[in-house]
Amino acid sequence: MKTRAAVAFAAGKPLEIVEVDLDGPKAGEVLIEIKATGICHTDDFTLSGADPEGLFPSILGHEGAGVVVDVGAGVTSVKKGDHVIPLYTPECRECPSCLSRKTNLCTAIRATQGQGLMPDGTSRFSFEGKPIFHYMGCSTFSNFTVLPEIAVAKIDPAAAFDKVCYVGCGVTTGVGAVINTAKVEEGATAVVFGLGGIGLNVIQGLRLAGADMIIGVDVNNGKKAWGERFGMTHFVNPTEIGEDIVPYIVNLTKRRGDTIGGADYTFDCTGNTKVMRQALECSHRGWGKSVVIGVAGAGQEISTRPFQLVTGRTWMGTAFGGARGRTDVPKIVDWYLDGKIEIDPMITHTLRLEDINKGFEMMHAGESIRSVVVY
Ligand code: NAD
Ligand code: AHE
Ligand code: ZN
Repeated sequence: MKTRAAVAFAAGKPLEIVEVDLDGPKAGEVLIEIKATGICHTDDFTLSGADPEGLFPSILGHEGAGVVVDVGAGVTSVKKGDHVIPLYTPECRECPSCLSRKTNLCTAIRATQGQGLMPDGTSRFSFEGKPIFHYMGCSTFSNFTVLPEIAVAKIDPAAAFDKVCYVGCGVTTGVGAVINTAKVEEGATAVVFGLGGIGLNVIQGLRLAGADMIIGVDVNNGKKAWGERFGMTHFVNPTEIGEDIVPYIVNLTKRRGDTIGGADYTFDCTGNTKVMRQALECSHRGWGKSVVIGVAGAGQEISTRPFQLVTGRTWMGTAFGGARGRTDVPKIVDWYLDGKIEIDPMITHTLRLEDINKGFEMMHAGESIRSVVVY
């Protein structure tokens, strides 16, 4: 079939809207009509050329929602008409990682996914007779796309596509980082670095977990009101405090009787390796946990004095908020439908596919929280 898609033909170039060819689903695969897709900073990261796994030409996008329109042989868990969210972290429930119960990082199709291909080693997309790579197994910047059955979460059809597409990455990553990865407890102190589409979801996750002190850090003062909207109790702009951010936060988080200071939990949602270090070092001696969420470019490394870890801080990371997609994504959609978490106010812009590049421009300018493309 033919489908409209925004194609990344080369790194650093705007996406081009063209009609591409799409082969139907093979055994164990599902054809999905994408109804809406968010634009995540990671799409921008890959388009920039900084992603070691970035491939061109490809169809980016990994934060979608849509409807199953066809299924390949042997598919049993979804059927035509089901409302679904594509999963860049699948859940096969059979691989050693899924069976370990220690991680959400299913390994069933990770190798081919990283090569921009379906599990059989081929692409379903082509343009003018040449293959186009899939992206993160999802390629939601195409109106129609094909995914393996294990990478599709069936959701309540009452949920609006142009809102719950955000559960496909940002919401689940932020809320899941708090609940699944850090396992934040009631009354905790926490610091969130970077109040964008991910950081604000960390903040609402902290509110849900019952954290007492939720400090937001951003270089953009426009993010203060955004953080407060979702439960942030203190805002710090590191460029305006006149001292290093680490002692500043350590001092701010000193509780009665505590002479040391430091937050129970810190989260990097910037992708900046210097910020990752600051986040670790302002977590509390003896028990502080610092979670890396931000994605850093090829060749970048993190460092700290080993003493920071010797003295009891834990440096950890999370992908997709530790969520097991087919199990957890439908639950998060239900939380949204039940009013337990918010999504609508974070979707600041709704665009047509033709205007998708504007979404990237607004992200660069810090004007949007989430832009969503509606097909
Ligand atoms: P975004 O662009 O919406 O937000 C980033 C925020 O960080 C902005 O508000 C910006 O002003 C702020 N910022 C930049 N430099 C800063 C600094 N030095 N100190 C403090 N704040 C600073 O991006 P997003 O969509 O929220 O994504 C954030 C990061 O998370 C990206 O690196 C993205 O690739 C990554 N990500 C990771 C996962 C995962 O599973 N681990 C999932 C989604 C996104
Ligand atoms: N491909 C990059 C890293 C990109 C990355 O870390 N991706 C996250 C999701 S970001 C979503 O917005 C992830 O899930 N990683 C785990 C995985 O298996 O891809 C690189 O550095 O090579
Ligand atoms: Zn993402």
